[in-house]
Amino acid sequence: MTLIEELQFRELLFAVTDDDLAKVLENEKVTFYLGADPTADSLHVGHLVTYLVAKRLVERGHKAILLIGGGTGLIGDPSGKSEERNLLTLDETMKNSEALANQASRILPEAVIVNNYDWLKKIDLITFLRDIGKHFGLNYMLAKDSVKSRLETGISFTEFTYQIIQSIDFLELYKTQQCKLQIGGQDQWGNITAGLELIRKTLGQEHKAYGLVIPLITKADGTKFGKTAGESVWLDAKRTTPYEFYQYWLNLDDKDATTKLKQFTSLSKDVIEDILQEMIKTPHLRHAQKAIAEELTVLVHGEEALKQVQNISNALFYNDVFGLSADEIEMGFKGVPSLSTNEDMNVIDAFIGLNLASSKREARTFLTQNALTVNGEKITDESFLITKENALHKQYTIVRRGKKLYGVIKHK
Ligand code: 629
Repeated sequence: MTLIEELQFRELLFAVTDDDLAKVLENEKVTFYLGADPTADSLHVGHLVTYLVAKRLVERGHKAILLIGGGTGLIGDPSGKSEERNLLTLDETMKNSEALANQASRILPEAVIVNNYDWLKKIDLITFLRDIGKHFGLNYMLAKDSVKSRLETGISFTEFTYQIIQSIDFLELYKTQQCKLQIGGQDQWGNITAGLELIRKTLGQEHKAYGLVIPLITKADGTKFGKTAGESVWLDAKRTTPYEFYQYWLNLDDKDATTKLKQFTSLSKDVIEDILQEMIKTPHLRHAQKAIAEELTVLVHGEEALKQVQNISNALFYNDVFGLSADEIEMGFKGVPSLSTNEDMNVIDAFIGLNLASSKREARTFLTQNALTVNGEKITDESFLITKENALHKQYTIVRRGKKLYGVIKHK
C-alpha cells in the first residue's frame, strides 16, 4: 500500500491540493509540517489524529516539523470558529507553547520543533503590507470559509488576516527547510491553500508545495468527538487522568470503535481485520475499544500508566481494591463522592454522609439486601465501624452500594 492508499484505507484522507502528491510521497523524502496554536496548555484528543498522521509519514521516512504557533496564537484562527476569540496575553501564549511542545514531542519525538513567534515578531508593518499583503486579493481572502461564514456575525481585521500569517509560515519553512507539504485538519484547508498561493506568487510557478487535510473526526451518533459530558478529553494527565483517558476509548460504541481502530492505532490492516472479526463473535469483550485504549494510553501516558489503569479497571470489576496503590485510588475514584474525617465512622452514617443512602432506614434496607461493601467486603452489621486502622494505606476506605455506586472516605 502506498502512503496515500493507507490513509484512504484508514479514513484519514479528506483532500490533497494536487494528485501528484501521491507520487512525490513514494519517490522522495519530504519535509512536511503541521501547526498547533497554543490556545491552551494541553492538546486534546481532537488534535491527536493529525499527530498520528504525521507519525505515519515519519515511519515512511518523511521528515516532520512541528510548528508551535506562538505568533499565530496571538492573532486567533477564525477557521471553524463561529465567534471572535478572546486574545491571550503573550505570557500565557509562551507558557502554553512550552507545554504543547513537551506534549507533542512525546507523541512525535522525531519532529523538529519551531515556533513561528521567532520570525513573525520581526516583520514590520510596511514590509508586511508591501511584500506580503500585495499577493492577497481581497476577493480571494473573503471567499475563504473561515471568513465568509463570519461576514454576517462579524470578524475583526485581526482574525481576517490570520490566513496571511499562516501563509508566511509555510513560505518561511519552504525557504529555510525545503518544507514542501503542510498537513492539518479539514478546517485548515483555507489556510494551507493560502500558503501555497503565497509560495507561488513570491518564488514563482515552478515552486511546488502541497497540502493534505484529514477529515474532521466524528462520532456515529452525531455527538462531538473528544468530549465526555461537555468536557474535552485532554492529553494532560492533570486535566484528564490516564484512567479517564483510557475509559473514553473503552466506552466508544462498536461503530465508532471500528473507524477509530483504523484512524488512531498503528495496527496493520491484517490485524485490524482480525480484531473486527473477533468483534463480530464476541462483541462484549470490546476488542477494538481495548486495542485503541491500550495503544493510545501507552503513547500519551506511557507503559507504567497503562499498568495502573488496568489495575484500577480490574479492581473495580472484581470489587477488589486491596491491590491498589494510593495514586491508583486517587485516579480511579476521582469525581466519586468523598468525605474527609479524623474519626471512626459508623457504616450507616458513612453511606448517608456520602449521599449513597438518603436515611438511616434506607441504609438499613441496603444492609439487609447485602448491597453495601466496605473495601470490597459485604457488610450486614449496622454497628460496623469504619476506621483509619483498617483503611487502605491507612488513608482511604472505599465503600460501594450495589454494583456501581462508589464513595471514598479519606482519613486525616
Ligand atoms: C500556524 C498555525 C501554522 C500552521 C498551523 C497553525 C495552527 C492552525 C490551527 N490549528 C488547530 C489548533 O491549533 O488553528 N491555524 O487548535 C488544530 N490543529 C490540529 C488540526 C486541527 C486544527 O492544531 O489541524 O484541524 C484540529 O484537528 O483545528 O503555520
